[in-house]
Amino acid sequence: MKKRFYITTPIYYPSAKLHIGHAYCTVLADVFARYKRMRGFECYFLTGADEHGQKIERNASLANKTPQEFVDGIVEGFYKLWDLLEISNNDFIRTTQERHWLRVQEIFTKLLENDDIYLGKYKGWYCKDCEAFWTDTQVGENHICPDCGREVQIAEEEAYFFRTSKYVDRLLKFYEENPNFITPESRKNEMINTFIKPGLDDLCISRTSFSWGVPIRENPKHVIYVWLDALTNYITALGYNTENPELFDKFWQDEECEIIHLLGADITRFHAIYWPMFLMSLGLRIPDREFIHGLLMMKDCKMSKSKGNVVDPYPLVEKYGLDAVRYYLVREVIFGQNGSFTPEQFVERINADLANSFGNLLNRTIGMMNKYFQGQIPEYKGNVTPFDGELSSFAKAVINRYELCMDDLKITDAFIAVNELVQRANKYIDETTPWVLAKDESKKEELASVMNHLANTIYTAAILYQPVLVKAAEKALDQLNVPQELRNYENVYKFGVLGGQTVNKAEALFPRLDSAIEVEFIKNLMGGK
Ligand code: ME8
Repeated sequence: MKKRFYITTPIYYPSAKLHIGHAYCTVLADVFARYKRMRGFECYFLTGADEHGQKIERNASLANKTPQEFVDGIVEGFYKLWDLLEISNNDFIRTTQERHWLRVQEIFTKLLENDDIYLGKYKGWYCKDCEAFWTDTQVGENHICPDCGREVQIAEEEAYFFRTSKYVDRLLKFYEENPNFITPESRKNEMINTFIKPGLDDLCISRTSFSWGVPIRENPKHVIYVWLDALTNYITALGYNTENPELFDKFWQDEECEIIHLLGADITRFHAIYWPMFLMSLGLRIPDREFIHGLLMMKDCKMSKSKGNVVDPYPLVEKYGLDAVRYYLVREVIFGQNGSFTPEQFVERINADLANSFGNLLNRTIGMMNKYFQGQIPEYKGNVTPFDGELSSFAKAVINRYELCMDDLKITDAFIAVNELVQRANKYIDETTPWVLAKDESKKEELASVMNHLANTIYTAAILYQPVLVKAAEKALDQLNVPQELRNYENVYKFGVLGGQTVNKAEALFPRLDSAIEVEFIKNLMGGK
């Protein structure tokens, strides 16, 4: 196991407001960072905004703003959303910051000096009126400009290209020697079979047809085209090539740090093919792992800013709380697979796992503790009832499963394991029937053991839930009156640490949602879709 971790999300385009798909990726990274920190590791977590490019320049002009004013306004919304979701990032990089673009210019010069860049011609569909290049998909079969609706023509412009051919063999060798680099593996095979084997074109890395970007010092009519500018954020944010590269040395150069990029399937190609090539050219280490998560879909099509079919996470968090939204995202979409957002599933997931399962277990337990023991958690006495041993062993096995899954970023599976522990505890109540034990004075010890086992199981679950349920896990620990020194993760391994504390007032962690009303509410948020 490495000593420290560096985890990143993609830097999102501030071309429009973020939607729940972006929140999904950022919450996953946050859960991982919080988990590692909870285990005592140092974890540096980076997110940010990718602010240059033609689309942003155009959106700004449509909004009658300068590109900088435009992105400043939208990025303000990014900050607010991450605050609302209590994202624990250590830094937020913006590609318009001087600390980034100065380094990007230097990186371009290095690649040029290595003879990895040459000046060539970019050919594409061009709209004379909008002075913009468009891709095949954007112009469609009729070759129409997606902005003004006029016909486009094939045109050429001078551009710099990166020589991908020089690095293909090294990249394939790297894949072979580092079989865990890309997860899921199917994505790596896709890279090889769909992009590399048929022959990789050199990558266009500059443009002259718009100006909102980092100018190339050697030839200032060119701006650096998106991907070289964007991908390098992962090192510029750490102070690469500056006088103070302390973070860079610690979180990139030092082999004791595991570097993890989290990203959506839509941008795998850039991260899995071009990014390692740029790093090879710069003579820098390649990240350890790239985790490609699936996309959240809406009625079988991708949720995206340009389609306008998005779910705004803001009102969802305001109405249902940040834990409910964080939990839904982490639990509902199996990591690596696509998932679909539906209001019905959102409500059902929160009711089933949080209100009826975890919340209810805590509530019932505190109720019984008050009724049978004046609110005091009885001391742990080992296995007293025939069911105690099974529950405590189950808890230990869950901790083990949870850690294995979390360490391997199988975040959904980790929380499925915790849910199983909660369900197991609910079953334990049915098995031990405390209300029957309570009627028989000679069963007092058994009843005490049941209460202790329940409190300790909830305690275990609450500790494990902490990275995702940032508020509710704490509240559960408060209700059980867990002393601060026992909130440290290391205590979770020893079943039975709670005992003797007097519980606090029971309060519902997650009120049960009325399905019909809430589904209607969310449908309205989604514009009736
Ligand atoms: O691609 N479901 O930015 P972007 C799940 N600036 N995740 C989604 C999603 C969805 N429907 N839609 C977006 C860019 N995402 C570049 C990245 S990185 C050096 C440059 C998430 O604003 C997912 O992680 O289009 C995806 O990869 C990312 O947002 C793309 O965000």
